[in-house]
Amino acid sequence: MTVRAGADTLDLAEAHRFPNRPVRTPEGLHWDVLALYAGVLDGLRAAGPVDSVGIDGWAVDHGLLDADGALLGNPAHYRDSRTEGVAEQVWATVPARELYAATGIQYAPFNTLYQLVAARSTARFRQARRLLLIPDLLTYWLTGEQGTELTNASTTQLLDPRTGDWAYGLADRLGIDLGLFAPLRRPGDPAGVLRPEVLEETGLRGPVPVTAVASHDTASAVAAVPATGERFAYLCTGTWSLAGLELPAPVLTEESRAANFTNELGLDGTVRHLRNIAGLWLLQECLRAWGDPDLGALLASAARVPELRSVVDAGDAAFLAPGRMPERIAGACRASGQPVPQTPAEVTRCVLDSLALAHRAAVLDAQRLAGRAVDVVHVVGGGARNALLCQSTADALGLPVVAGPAEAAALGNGLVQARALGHVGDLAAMRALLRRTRRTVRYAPRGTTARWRAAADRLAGP
Ligand code: LRH
Repeated sequence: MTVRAGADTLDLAEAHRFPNRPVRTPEGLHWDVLALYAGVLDGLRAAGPVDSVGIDGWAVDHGLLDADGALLGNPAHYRDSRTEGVAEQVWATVPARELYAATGIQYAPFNTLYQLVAARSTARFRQARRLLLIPDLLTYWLTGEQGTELTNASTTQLLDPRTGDWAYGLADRLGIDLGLFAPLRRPGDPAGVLRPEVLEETGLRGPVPVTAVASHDTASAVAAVPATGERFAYLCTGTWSLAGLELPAPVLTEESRAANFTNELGLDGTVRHLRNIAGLWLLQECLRAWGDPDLGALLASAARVPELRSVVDAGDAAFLAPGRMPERIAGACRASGQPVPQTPAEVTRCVLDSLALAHRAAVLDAQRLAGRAVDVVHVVGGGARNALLCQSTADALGLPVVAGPAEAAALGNGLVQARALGHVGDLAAMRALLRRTRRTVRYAPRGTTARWRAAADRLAGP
Protein backbone atom coordinates (compact mmCIF):
# COMPACT_ATOMS: atom_id res chain seq x y z
CA MET A 1 0.00 0.00 0.00
CA THR A 2 1.17 3.52 -0.59
CA VAL A 3 -0.09 6.33 1.63
CA ARG A 4 0.21 10.01 0.78
CA ALA A 5 -0.38 12.18 3.83
CA GLY A 6 -0.33 15.95 4.29
CA ALA A 7 -2.07 18.60 6.37
CA ASP A 8 -5.40 17.94 4.65
CA THR A 9 -4.80 14.94 2.46
CA LEU A 10 -4.68 11.25 3.10
CA ASP A 11 -4.68 9.04 0.02
CA LEU A 12 -4.27 5.31 -0.03
CA ALA A 13 -3.44 3.24 -3.09
CA GLU A 14 -2.86 -0.45 -3.46
CA ALA A 15 0.44 -0.93 -5.27
CA HIS A 16 0.49 -4.71 -5.10
CA ARG A 17 -1.29 -7.53 -3.28
CA PHE A 18 0.11 -11.00 -2.70
CA PRO A 19 -1.17 -14.12 -0.94
CA ASN A 20 0.17 -15.35 2.37
CA ARG A 21 -0.13 -19.14 2.14
CA PRO A 22 0.92 -21.26 5.12
CA VAL A 23 2.74 -24.46 4.18
CA ARG A 24 2.59 -27.74 6.08
CA THR A 25 5.73 -29.89 6.05
CA PRO A 26 6.44 -32.98 8.16
CA GLU A 27 7.74 -30.62 10.88
CA GLY A 28 4.49 -28.70 11.08
CA LEU A 29 2.74 -25.59 9.78
CA HIS A 30 5.00 -22.78 8.57
CA TRP A 31 4.97 -19.35 6.99
CA ASP A 32 6.55 -19.02 3.57
CA VAL A 33 8.48 -15.93 4.62
CA LEU A 34 10.65 -15.81 1.49
CA ALA A 35 7.50 -15.52 -0.62
CA LEU A 36 6.38 -12.70 1.68
CA TYR A 37 9.70 -10.90 1.24
CA ALA A 38 9.47 -11.37 -2.54
CA GLY A 39 5.96 -9.86 -2.33
CA VAL A 40 7.36 -6.86 -0.42
CA LEU A 41 10.03 -6.32 -3.10
CA ASP A 42 7.40 -6.61 -5.87
CA GLY A 43 5.29 -4.10 -3.94
CA LEU A 44 8.16 -1.62 -3.68
CA ARG A 45 8.85 -1.98 -7.39
CA ALA A 46 5.17 -1.38 -8.21
CA ALA A 47 4.90 1.56 -5.80
CA GLY A 48 7.54 3.63 -7.59
CA PRO A 49 9.34 6.52 -5.87
CA VAL A 50 8.63 6.60 -2.12
CA ASP A 51 9.85 8.86 0.73
CA SER A 52 9.82 6.12 3.34
CA VAL A 53 8.98 2.45 3.93
CA GLY A 54 7.46 0.77 7.01
CA ILE A 55 6.46 -2.83 7.68
CA ASP A 56 3.67 -4.10 9.91
CA GLY A 57 2.34 -7.62 10.28
CA TRP A 58 0.71 -10.10 12.57
CA ALA A 59 1.97 -10.65 16.09
CA VAL A 60 3.83 -13.35 18.05
CA ASP A 61 5.59 -15.21 15.20
CA HIS A 62 9.28 -14.86 14.44
CA GLY A 63 12.30 -16.10 12.58
CA LEU A 64 15.44 -17.43 14.23
CA LEU A 65 18.84 -16.35 12.90
CA ASP A 66 22.21 -18.04 13.33
CA ALA A 67 25.46 -16.34 14.36
CA ASP A 68 25.93 -15.09 10.76
CA GLY A 69 22.48 -13.50 10.70
CA ALA A 70 21.11 -16.18 8.34
CA LEU A 71 17.52 -17.39 8.76
CA LEU A 72 17.26 -20.84 10.33
CA GLY A 73 14.36 -22.45 8.46
CA ASN A 74 10.88 -21.16 7.85
CA PRO A 75 9.14 -19.47 10.78
CA ALA A 76 6.56 -21.65 12.51
CA HIS A 77 2.90 -20.68 12.17
CA TYR A 78 1.12 -19.76 15.38
CA ARG A 79 -1.69 -22.20 14.49
CA ASP A 80 0.76 -25.10 14.56
CA SER A 81 0.04 -27.67 17.26
CA ARG A 82 3.61 -27.66 18.68
CA THR A 83 2.54 -25.41 21.58
CA GLU A 84 -0.21 -27.74 22.81
CA GLY A 85 0.20 -28.32 26.53
CA VAL A 86 3.23 -25.99 26.78
CA ALA A 87 1.45 -23.27 28.76
CA GLU A 88 0.80 -25.76 31.56
CA GLN A 89 4.54 -26.54 31.73
CA VAL A 90 5.31 -22.82 32.00
CA TRP A 91 2.67 -22.29 34.68
CA ALA A 92 4.35 -24.97 36.80
CA THR A 93 7.33 -22.58 37.09
CA VAL A 94 5.51 -19.24 36.93
CA PRO A 95 1.81 -19.48 37.83
CA ALA A 96 -0.57 -17.96 35.29
CA ARG A 97 -1.53 -15.19 37.73
CA GLU A 98 2.08 -14.07 38.11
CA LEU A 99 2.64 -14.22 34.36
CA TYR A 100 -0.34 -11.94 33.88
CA ALA A 101 0.68 -9.54 36.61
CA ALA A 102 4.12 -9.22 34.96
CA THR A 103 3.10 -9.00 31.29
CA GLY A 104 -0.66 -8.36 31.07
CA ILE A 105 -0.92 -10.76 28.13
CA GLN A 106 -3.96 -13.02 27.85
CA TYR A 107 -3.55 -16.75 27.53
CA ALA A 108 -3.29 -17.94 23.97
CA PRO A 109 -1.46 -21.19 23.24
CA PHE A 110 0.66 -19.44 20.63
CA ASN A 111 2.11 -16.52 22.61
CA THR A 112 5.80 -16.19 21.70
CA LEU A 113 6.78 -17.23 25.19
CA TYR A 114 5.09 -20.63 24.79
CA GLN A 115 6.54 -20.99 21.28
CA LEU A 116 10.03 -20.44 22.66
CA VAL A 117 9.54 -23.01 25.40
CA ALA A 118 8.13 -25.47 22.84
CA ALA A 119 11.15 -24.96 20.56
CA ARG A 120 14.01 -24.78 23.01
CA SER A 121 15.09 -28.40 22.89
CA THR A 122 15.31 -28.41 19.09
CA ALA A 123 18.62 -28.35 17.20
CA ARG A 124 17.52 -25.26 15.34
CA PHE A 125 16.81 -23.32 18.51
CA ARG A 126 20.18 -24.26 19.99
CA GLN A 127 21.83 -22.73 16.94
CA ALA A 128 19.78 -19.53 17.18
CA ARG A 129 21.56 -16.34 18.21
CA ARG A 130 18.83 -13.89 17.33
CA LEU A 131 15.04 -13.83 17.18
CA LEU A 132 13.26 -11.31 14.95
CA LEU A 133 9.48 -10.89 14.93
CA ILE A 134 8.10 -11.16 11.38
CA PRO A 135 7.90 -7.41 10.56
CA ASP A 136 11.35 -6.92 12.11
CA LEU A 137 12.71 -9.80 10.03
CA LEU A 138 11.42 -8.27 6.79
CA THR A 139 12.78 -4.87 7.90
CA TYR A 140 16.17 -6.50 8.56
CA TRP A 141 16.26 -7.96 5.06
CA LEU A 142 15.41 -4.55 3.62
CA THR A 143 17.97 -2.60 5.64
CA GLY A 144 20.50 -4.98 7.18
CA GLU A 145 19.63 -3.51 10.61
CA GLN A 146 18.10 -5.50 13.46
CA GLY A 147 15.66 -4.22 16.05
CA THR A 148 12.63 -5.31 18.06
CA GLU A 149 9.74 -2.94 17.60
CA LEU A 150 7.96 -2.22 20.86
CA THR A 151 4.25 -2.70 20.01
CA ASN A 152 4.91 -6.15 18.60
CA ALA A 153 7.38 -6.97 21.40
CA SER A 154 4.49 -6.52 23.83
CA THR A 155 2.74 -9.55 22.28
CA THR A 156 5.63 -11.88 23.15
CA GLN A 157 4.45 -12.15 26.77
CA LEU A 158 7.97 -11.21 27.80
CA LEU A 159 7.52 -7.45 28.08
CA ASP A 160 6.39 -5.42 31.08
CA PRO A 161 3.61 -3.13 29.76
CA ARG A 162 4.11 -0.68 32.64
CA THR A 163 7.75 0.06 31.83
CA GLY A 164 7.82 -0.73 28.12
CA ASP A 165 10.93 -2.79 28.85
CA TRP A 166 11.50 -6.53 29.06
CA ALA A 167 10.15 -8.47 32.04
CA TYR A 168 13.66 -9.45 33.13
CA GLY A 169 12.69 -11.31 36.29
CA LEU A 170 10.16 -13.44 34.47
CA ALA A 171 12.55 -14.33 31.65
CA ASP A 172 15.14 -15.27 34.26
CA ARG A 173 12.79 -17.61 36.09
CA LEU A 174 11.89 -19.32 32.83
CA GLY A 175 15.47 -19.52 31.59
CA ILE A 176 14.73 -17.42 28.51
CA ASP A 177 17.72 -15.53 27.16
CA LEU A 178 16.51 -12.01 26.37
CA GLY A 179 19.79 -11.52 24.51
CA LEU A 180 18.08 -13.34 21.64
CA PHE A 181 16.08 -10.17 21.02
CA ALA A 182 17.57 -7.22 19.17
CA PRO A 183 17.38 -3.82 20.96
CA LEU A 184 13.92 -2.34 21.35
CA ARG A 185 12.82 0.47 19.04
CA ARG A 186 9.70 2.59 19.14
CA PRO A 187 7.19 3.47 16.42
CA GLY A 188 8.67 6.40 14.55
CA ASP A 189 12.28 5.42 15.21
CA PRO A 190 14.55 5.10 12.18
CA ALA A 191 15.14 1.50 11.14
CA GLY A 192 17.84 2.10 8.53
CA VAL A 193 17.74 2.70 4.78
CA LEU A 194 17.03 0.31 1.91
CA ARG A 195 20.15 -1.69 1.11
CA PRO A 196 21.81 -0.98 -2.27
CA GLU A 197 20.78 -4.46 -3.50
CA VAL A 198 17.16 -3.72 -2.59
CA LEU A 199 17.33 -0.41 -4.47
CA GLU A 200 18.69 -2.19 -7.48
CA GLU A 201 16.07 -4.93 -7.38
CA THR A 202 13.16 -2.54 -6.94
CA GLY A 203 14.35 0.23 -9.22
CA LEU A 204 14.05 2.78 -6.37
CA ARG A 205 16.51 5.66 -6.04
CA GLY A 206 18.18 5.97 -2.62
CA PRO A 207 18.49 6.85 0.04
CA VAL A 208 15.08 5.51 1.09
CA PRO A 209 14.62 5.60 4.87
CA VAL A 210 12.83 2.71 6.58
CA THR A 211 10.82 3.69 9.64
CA ALA A 212 9.87 1.48 12.56
CA VAL A 213 6.08 1.88 12.54
CA ALA A 214 3.64 0.37 15.04
CA SER A 215 4.68 -2.93 13.52
CA HIS A 216 1.97 -5.05 15.14
CA ASP A 217 -0.83 -4.77 12.57
CA THR A 218 -3.43 -4.32 15.32
CA ALA A 219 -1.45 -1.43 16.81
CA SER A 220 -1.31 0.27 13.42
CA ALA A 221 -5.02 -0.40 12.83
CA VAL A 222 -6.08 1.06 16.18
CA ALA A 223 -3.91 4.13 15.55
CA ALA A 224 -6.11 4.66 12.47
CA VAL A 225 -9.47 4.41 14.27
CA PRO A 226 -11.18 7.70 13.35
CA ALA A 227 -12.44 8.28 16.90
CA THR A 228 -12.95 11.50 18.82
CA GLY A 229 -12.15 11.55 22.53
CA GLU A 230 -11.98 8.46 24.72
CA ARG A 231 -15.49 7.05 24.90
CA PHE A 232 -15.11 4.54 22.09
CA ALA A 233 -14.49 0.83 21.72
CA TYR A 234 -12.79 -0.60 18.65
CA LEU A 235 -13.14 -3.83 16.79
CA CYS A 236 -10.32 -4.71 14.42
CA THR A 237 -11.90 -7.31 12.24
CA GLY A 238 -9.92 -9.50 9.92
CA THR A 239 -8.72 -13.03 10.45
CA TRP A 240 -9.08 -12.11 14.13
CA SER A 241 -11.51 -9.79 15.86
CA LEU A 242 -9.65 -7.71 18.41
CA ALA A 243 -12.20 -5.98 20.59
CA GLY A 244 -11.56 -3.56 23.42
CA LEU A 245 -10.62 -0.10 24.64
CA GLU A 246 -7.63 2.19 24.29
CA LEU A 247 -6.34 3.06 27.77
CA PRO A 248 -3.49 5.12 29.25
CA ALA A 249 -2.28 2.21 31.43
CA PRO A 250 -2.62 -1.58 31.52
CA VAL A 251 -5.32 -3.34 33.54
CA LEU A 252 -3.49 -6.13 35.34
CA THR A 253 -6.22 -7.25 37.70
CA GLU A 254 -7.12 -10.85 38.35
CA GLU A 255 -10.59 -10.06 36.99
CA SER A 256 -9.07 -8.94 33.71
CA ARG A 257 -7.03 -12.13 33.49
CA ALA A 258 -10.07 -14.28 34.23
CA ALA A 259 -11.94 -12.49 31.43
CA ASN A 260 -9.00 -13.30 29.12
CA PHE A 261 -8.25 -9.69 28.30
CA THR A 262 -4.82 -8.70 27.06
CA ASN A 263 -2.79 -5.49 27.37
CA GLU A 264 -0.86 -4.81 24.20
CA LEU A 265 1.16 -1.65 23.69
CA GLY A 266 -0.01 0.85 21.12
CA LEU A 267 1.23 4.07 19.63
CA ASP A 268 2.56 6.77 21.96
CA GLY A 269 2.21 4.94 25.26
CA THR A 270 -1.39 3.80 24.70
CA VAL A 271 -2.48 0.36 25.85
CA ARG A 272 -4.93 -1.82 23.96
CA HIS A 273 -6.95 -3.63 26.57
CA LEU A 274 -8.75 -6.14 24.43
CA ARG A 275 -9.94 -9.67 23.90
CA ASN A 276 -8.57 -11.66 21.00
CA ILE A 277 -11.55 -13.35 19.35
CA ALA A 278 -11.36 -15.88 16.54
CA GLY A 279 -12.79 -13.58 13.90
CA LEU A 280 -13.53 -13.95 10.21
CA TRP A 281 -11.09 -16.87 10.26
CA LEU A 282 -14.13 -19.11 10.76
CA LEU A 283 -15.72 -17.76 7.59
CA GLN A 284 -12.41 -17.72 5.66
CA GLU A 285 -11.93 -21.40 6.42
CA CYS A 286 -15.52 -22.17 5.37
CA LEU A 287 -14.99 -20.28 2.10
CA ARG A 288 -11.84 -22.30 1.47
CA ALA A 289 -13.78 -25.53 2.09
CA TRP A 290 -16.53 -24.41 -0.31
CA GLY A 291 -14.06 -23.60 -3.11
CA ASP A 292 -14.12 -19.80 -2.63
CA PRO A 293 -17.62 -18.85 -3.79
CA ASP A 294 -18.55 -15.22 -4.49
CA LEU A 295 -18.54 -13.51 -1.08
CA GLY A 296 -21.01 -10.75 -1.94
CA ALA A 297 -23.66 -13.24 -3.10
CA LEU A 298 -23.07 -15.47 -0.07
CA LEU A 299 -23.44 -12.57 2.39
CA ALA A 300 -26.62 -11.46 0.62
CA SER A 301 -28.16 -14.93 1.06
CA ALA A 302 -26.90 -15.13 4.65
CA ALA A 303 -28.73 -11.86 5.37
CA ARG A 304 -32.00 -13.60 4.37
CA VAL A 305 -31.50 -16.47 6.86
CA PRO A 306 -33.38 -15.75 10.11
CA GLU A 307 -31.00 -14.36 12.73
CA LEU A 308 -29.85 -16.26 15.81
CA ARG A 309 -31.13 -19.71 14.83
CA SER A 310 -27.91 -21.31 16.00
CA VAL A 311 -24.78 -19.80 17.49
CA VAL A 312 -21.41 -21.17 18.55
CA ASP A 313 -18.71 -19.93 20.89
CA ALA A 314 -16.43 -18.34 18.28
CA GLY A 315 -13.59 -18.28 20.80
CA ASP A 316 -13.63 -22.05 21.34
CA ALA A 317 -10.15 -23.52 20.88
CA ALA A 318 -11.85 -26.16 18.71
CA PHE A 319 -11.89 -23.60 15.86
CA LEU A 320 -8.22 -22.57 16.07
CA ALA A 321 -6.61 -25.03 13.65
CA PRO A 322 -7.28 -24.99 9.90
CA GLY A 323 -9.48 -27.51 8.05
CA ARG A 324 -13.04 -28.89 7.87
CA MET A 325 -14.55 -25.74 9.36
CA PRO A 326 -18.18 -26.15 8.12
CA GLU A 327 -18.30 -29.63 9.68
CA ARG A 328 -16.79 -28.38 12.95
CA ILE A 329 -19.36 -25.58 13.17
CA ALA A 330 -22.21 -27.98 12.37
CA GLY A 331 -20.84 -30.36 15.02
CA ALA A 332 -20.81 -27.62 17.67
CA CYS A 333 -24.45 -26.71 16.86
CA ARG A 334 -25.51 -30.35 17.01
CA ALA A 335 -23.71 -30.92 20.32
CA SER A 336 -25.50 -27.95 21.88
CA GLY A 337 -28.93 -29.10 20.65
CA GLN A 338 -29.44 -26.26 18.16
CA PRO A 339 -30.63 -26.48 14.55
CA VAL A 340 -27.68 -27.63 12.44
CA PRO A 341 -26.94 -25.10 9.66
CA GLN A 342 -26.99 -26.93 6.32
CA THR A 343 -26.36 -24.56 3.44
CA PRO A 344 -23.37 -22.20 3.06
CA ALA A 345 -25.76 -19.27 3.68
CA GLU A 346 -26.95 -20.83 6.96
CA VAL A 347 -23.41 -21.60 8.11
CA THR A 348 -22.34 -18.04 7.21
CA ARG A 349 -25.25 -16.60 9.19
CA CYS A 350 -24.33 -18.79 12.15
CA VAL A 351 -20.69 -17.61 12.00
CA LEU A 352 -21.59 -13.91 11.73
CA ASP A 353 -24.21 -14.07 14.49
CA SER A 354 -21.69 -15.88 16.69
CA LEU A 355 -19.06 -13.22 16.00
CA ALA A 356 -21.52 -10.42 16.78
CA LEU A 357 -22.26 -12.14 20.09
CA ALA A 358 -18.54 -12.45 20.84
CA HIS A 359 -18.10 -8.75 19.96
CA ARG A 360 -20.95 -7.92 22.32
CA ALA A 361 -19.43 -9.85 25.20
CA ALA A 362 -15.97 -8.34 24.67
CA VAL A 363 -17.18 -4.72 24.49
CA LEU A 364 -19.39 -5.18 27.57
CA ASP A 365 -16.55 -6.84 29.51
CA ALA A 366 -14.04 -4.20 28.41
CA GLN A 367 -16.21 -1.39 29.80
CA ARG A 368 -16.71 -3.23 33.07
CA LEU A 369 -13.05 -4.15 33.53
CA ALA A 370 -11.70 -0.69 32.77
CA GLY A 371 -14.55 1.21 34.46
CA ARG A 372 -15.10 3.26 31.33
CA ALA A 373 -18.36 3.49 29.34
CA VAL A 374 -18.39 3.97 25.58
CA ASP A 375 -20.88 5.66 23.25
CA VAL A 376 -19.76 4.15 19.96
CA VAL A 377 -17.99 1.13 18.51
CA HIS A 378 -15.52 1.70 15.68
CA VAL A 379 -15.11 -1.24 13.33
CA VAL A 380 -11.91 -1.18 11.25
CA GLY A 381 -10.21 -3.82 9.11
CA GLY A 382 -11.69 -6.04 6.40
CA GLY A 383 -14.84 -6.74 8.42
CA ALA A 384 -15.79 -3.05 8.14
CA ARG A 385 -16.95 -3.93 4.61
CA ASN A 386 -19.24 -6.66 5.96
CA ALA A 387 -22.56 -4.83 6.45
CA LEU A 388 -24.27 -7.84 8.01
CA LEU A 389 -21.54 -8.21 10.64
CA CYS A 390 -21.50 -4.47 11.41
CA GLN A 391 -25.29 -4.24 11.71
CA SER A 392 -25.48 -7.38 13.87
CA THR A 393 -22.74 -6.01 16.14
CA ALA A 394 -24.66 -2.73 16.53
CA ASP A 395 -27.88 -4.66 17.27
CA ALA A 396 -26.21 -7.03 19.73
CA LEU A 397 -24.67 -4.16 21.71
CA GLY A 398 -27.42 -1.58 21.32
CA LEU A 399 -24.69 0.90 20.34
CA PRO A 400 -23.96 2.68 17.07
CA VAL A 401 -21.22 1.13 14.97
CA VAL A 402 -19.03 3.34 12.78
CA ALA A 403 -17.42 1.19 10.11
CA GLY A 404 -14.17 2.04 8.36
CA PRO A 405 -11.50 2.42 7.27
CA ALA A 406 -11.09 -1.18 6.11
CA GLU A 407 -7.40 -0.61 5.41
CA ALA A 408 -6.74 0.79 8.87
CA ALA A 409 -3.45 -1.06 9.43
CA ALA A 410 -1.96 0.37 6.22
CA LEU A 411 -3.18 3.87 7.11
CA GLY A 412 -1.82 3.66 10.66
CA ASN A 413 1.49 2.41 9.27
CA GLY A 414 1.65 5.25 6.71
CA LEU A 415 0.65 7.92 9.22
CA VAL A 416 3.48 7.01 11.60
CA GLN A 417 5.92 7.29 8.71
CA ALA A 418 4.39 10.62 7.67
CA ARG A 419 4.77 11.83 11.22
CA ALA A 420 8.42 10.78 11.31
CA LEU A 421 8.87 12.92 8.18
CA GLY A 422 7.11 15.85 9.87
CA HIS A 423 3.93 15.82 7.72
CA VAL A 424 1.35 15.05 10.44
CA GLY A 425 1.00 15.66 14.18
CA ASP A 426 0.20 13.49 17.19
CA LEU A 427 -2.29 10.63 17.50
CA ALA A 428 -5.23 13.03 17.96
CA ALA A 429 -4.16 14.94 14.83
CA MET A 430 -3.86 11.68 12.88
CA ARG A 431 -7.39 10.74 13.89
CA ALA A 432 -8.71 14.18 13.01
CA LEU A 433 -7.11 13.82 9.57
CA LEU A 434 -8.73 10.41 9.17
CA ARG A 435 -12.14 11.84 10.09
CA ARG A 436 -11.74 14.63 7.55
CA THR A 437 -10.59 12.41 4.72
CA ARG A 438 -11.99 8.86 5.07
CA ARG A 439 -15.56 7.79 4.47
CA THR A 440 -17.21 5.76 7.23
CA VAL A 441 -20.61 4.04 7.41
CA ARG A 442 -22.79 4.38 10.49
CA TYR A 443 -25.01 1.47 11.64
CA ALA A 444 -27.66 2.39 14.20
CA PRO A 445 -28.90 -0.39 16.52
CA ARG A 446 -32.36 -1.60 15.48
CA GLY A 447 -33.78 -2.20 18.94
CA THR A 448 -33.36 -5.99 19.03
CA THR A 449 -30.74 -6.03 21.79
CA ALA A 450 -32.96 -8.12 24.11
CA ARG A 451 -32.96 -10.97 21.56
CA TRP A 452 -29.16 -10.87 21.41
CA ARG A 453 -28.95 -10.80 25.18
CA ALA A 454 -31.15 -13.91 25.33
CA ALA A 455 -28.95 -15.66 22.75
CA ALA A 456 -25.85 -14.75 24.77
CA ASP A 457 -27.46 -16.22 27.91
CA ARG A 458 -28.37 -19.37 25.95
CA LEU A 459 -24.77 -19.75 24.78
CA ALA A 460 -23.39 -19.17 28.29
CA GLY A 461 -25.59 -22.04 29.51
CA PRO A 462 -27.16 -22.47 32.94
C1 LRH B 1 -3.93 -9.95 13.91
C2 LRH B 1 -2.95 -10.39 14.93
C3 LRH B 1 -3.51 -10.37 16.33
C4 LRH B 1 -2.70 -11.45 16.97
C5 LRH B 1 -2.73 -12.50 15.90
C6 LRH B 1 -1.71 -13.57 16.02
O1 LRH B 1 -3.41 -10.05 12.62
O2 LRH B 1 -1.77 -9.64 14.89
O3 LRH B 1 -3.41 -9.12 16.97
O4 LRH B 1 -3.07 -11.80 18.21
O5 LRH B 1 -2.61 -11.76 14.70
